[in-house]
Amino acid sequence: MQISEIRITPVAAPDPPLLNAAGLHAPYALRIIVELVSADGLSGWGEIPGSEATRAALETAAKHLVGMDPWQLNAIFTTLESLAKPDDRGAAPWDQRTWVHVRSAIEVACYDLMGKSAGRPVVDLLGGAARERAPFAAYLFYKYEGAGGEFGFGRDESAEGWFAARQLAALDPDGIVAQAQAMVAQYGFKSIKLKGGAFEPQREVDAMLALREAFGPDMPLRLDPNAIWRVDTAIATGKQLEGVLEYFEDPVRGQENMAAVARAVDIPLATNMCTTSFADLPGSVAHQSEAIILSDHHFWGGFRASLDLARFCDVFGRGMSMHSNSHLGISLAAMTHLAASAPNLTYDCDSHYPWQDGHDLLVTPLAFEDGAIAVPSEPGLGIEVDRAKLARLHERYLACGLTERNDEIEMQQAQPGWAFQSTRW
Ligand code: GKR
Ligand code: MG
Repeated sequence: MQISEIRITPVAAPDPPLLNAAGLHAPYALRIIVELVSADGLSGWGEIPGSEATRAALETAAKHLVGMDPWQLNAIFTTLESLAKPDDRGAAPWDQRTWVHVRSAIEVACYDLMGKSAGRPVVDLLGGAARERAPFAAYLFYKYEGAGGEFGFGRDESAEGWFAARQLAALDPDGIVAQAQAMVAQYGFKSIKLKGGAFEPQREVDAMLALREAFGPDMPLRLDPNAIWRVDTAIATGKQLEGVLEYFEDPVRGQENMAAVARAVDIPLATNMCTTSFADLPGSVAHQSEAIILSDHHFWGGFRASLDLARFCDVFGRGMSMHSNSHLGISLAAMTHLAASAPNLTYDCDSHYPWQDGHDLLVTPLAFEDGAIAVPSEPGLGIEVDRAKLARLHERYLACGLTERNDEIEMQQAQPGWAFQSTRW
């Protein structure tokens, strides 16, 4: 099998004004769609977070990968490693590395091609399904009123239920509970995560206590302030949430600070910020910085790397969950295959998809049932991309003027003078 062409398409999907420690989501979330076309006419798809730097790196990589065999991943990775430049994840909640994302986009698209040529779903190429359905968690955000950029493909945003509720502001515990109720009613999620770090800590603790009151003790709850708290703040806050949280995600910055909080608070800590690459694993072992590591095939370097991480978690007694950023259906399909193939990924996965639902580029978007997605059984990722929708999302990318994610600039439009602080409270 041979890769004969690589098509790289930046797209912009409508995204509501969601708040986080770094500021405010822009009206569009940027993604890059990668299509590997094989000489025998098959297409393999990948999706990663969008930025001009990542698009340029993909263009560079593409020149070297045309002509290679998608089954020869070791050769493909060696080629990518020879091109990669040193990268840094940065201080923001999301991972800003370039080359690890390039590797992921290419690897996922290769798996889609391999699955299509073998007539088997990707999950089978990853060792087979450890579970038939991948469960996801409700992912709540403090937000301003509004639904983000121009609406999607036929979803009636004035309708009742979640698609009306997701336009509402949620700035206090009541707003967060109402958002949770609408999201859980629509998708059937069985656990809930709140994106914190947006307001002073007590307001976020109060929201978690209100969620506990509204949903009862059988609904696992998570809070993620994206490392913006000091150690003393995280300990004081965590003490109020003992017995309430399933896990406490990145309350503070860095492995040593995480370890200090872990020693003082009786809640498992989780991370997608202090242990995010294989180079971080020795530090994780030395410091015991977290109990749970969030996998993410986009920034751990693809499916195989994520399964290597799963093995690490198994050996070193870490739980494994899954991280997300704003995304479309190609990523959701990849997340579902990965979640199904890692036996020790026992926590419900994160997904921003409810915020993008209705704007997707798939012919038939994957559907949540009782909070879970059935692992596609068709060959490859088991999805079909709608090329007209892809073209329209690309037009939006060209029209919207955004070339990278910068939540601080967006926030400054709502609150002039606002500045990101890596530790705020
Ligand atoms: O979408 O604003 C967001 C989140 O803050 C995201 O960027 C984070 O990477 O969801 C992520 C997390 O768990 O930290
Ligand atoms: Mg997180």
